Amino acid sequence: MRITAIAGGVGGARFVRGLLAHLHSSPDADRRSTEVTVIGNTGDDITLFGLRVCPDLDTVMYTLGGGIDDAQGWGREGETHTVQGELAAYGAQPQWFGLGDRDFATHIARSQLLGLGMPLSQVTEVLCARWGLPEQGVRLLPMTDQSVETHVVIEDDEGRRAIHFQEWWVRHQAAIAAQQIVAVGMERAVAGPGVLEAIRDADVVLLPPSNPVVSIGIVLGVPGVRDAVRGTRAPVVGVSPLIGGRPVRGHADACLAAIGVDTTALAVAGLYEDFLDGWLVDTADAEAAWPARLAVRSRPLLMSDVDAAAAIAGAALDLAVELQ
Ligand code: GDP
Ligand code: FO1
Ligand code: CA
Repeated sequence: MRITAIAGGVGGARFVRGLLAHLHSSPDADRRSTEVTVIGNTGDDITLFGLRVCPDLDTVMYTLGGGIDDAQGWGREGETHTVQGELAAYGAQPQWFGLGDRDFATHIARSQLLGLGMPLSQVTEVLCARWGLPEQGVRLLPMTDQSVETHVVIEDDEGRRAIHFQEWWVRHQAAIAAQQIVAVGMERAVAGPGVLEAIRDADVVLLPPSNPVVSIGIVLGVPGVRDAVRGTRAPVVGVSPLIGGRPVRGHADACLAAIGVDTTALAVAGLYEDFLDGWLVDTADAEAAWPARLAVRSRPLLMSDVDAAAAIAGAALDLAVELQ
């Protein structure tokens, strides 16, 4: 079986880790030999200190590779911050984005390979080999090899301007209203190698509980991706990132407000209405005026640990198989 998932950072990574745990514990040989392709969001990427940082790709890679800081959800476990302290001593900016020493090594290795002319997709393959993703039957494909950066239009005392998504999210904690969310470079972007094929040729397409605007929404904006999801013969099943009408973590509500969409499981499903076949919502969000053509199931959706995430991923997969 071939499963393709479209993922952002923490929500996507924890869901895919649960999916792998579910598959590997399955008595069904077909499930155990499943290939999982993760199409990763690169709109969060940013160049800092001359280094290319890909937060969502790294969060997936570290989470599946066992190197994640599990409590925080992103960055490396056992991290130290010597380099950042030294950079601060030089007055190097920015200091609002926390980069640990172990994490720095990833960005240095990535930037070195990119500097040699290797596309991001190949660089990601090299980095993921170290973390054993191929041995787990997982490919992590950046949505595109071109630079696409999510920027946020805000207005404050300094006037109306666009800032990088990370500056809005991390530095300002999304506390300044976003007037617009723009994917800079998207019009020139081409889907990364294997991305459209992975969607078209999948047996199942899953949307983990990732941010619908700045994670999944950005990947769907890559030319050809949304059409591929619409056109695939595979059932498309999503998992709601909301519990009781609120994001579990982060500021998805501020992102949804920026595009004029309510923070409800129903409204998020509406963002996917042109292709979504099945929708898994939390028990707290089960009551809504669901469209008749959408297969909605409810269960607890908190990924409190790997077992809980595995049960959620198993429920999403079961729904997809039911819809095949
Ligand atoms: P990010 O790039 O690190 O922000 O991660 P994603 O875009 O992949 O996922 C962010 C979304 O995951 C947020 O909107 C959260 O509400 C959602 N999320 C995080 N943990 C959970 C969970 O345990 N259950 C569900 N249903 N959603 C979650
Ligand atoms: N998130 C934060 O809230 N503060 C940080 O300082 C921060 C640093 C960071 C470094 C590497 C990395 O891969 C991720 C990092 N994140 C940080 C998380 C991340 O940028 C955001 O949570 C997501 O991209 C938002 O979607
Ligand atoms: Ca992200």
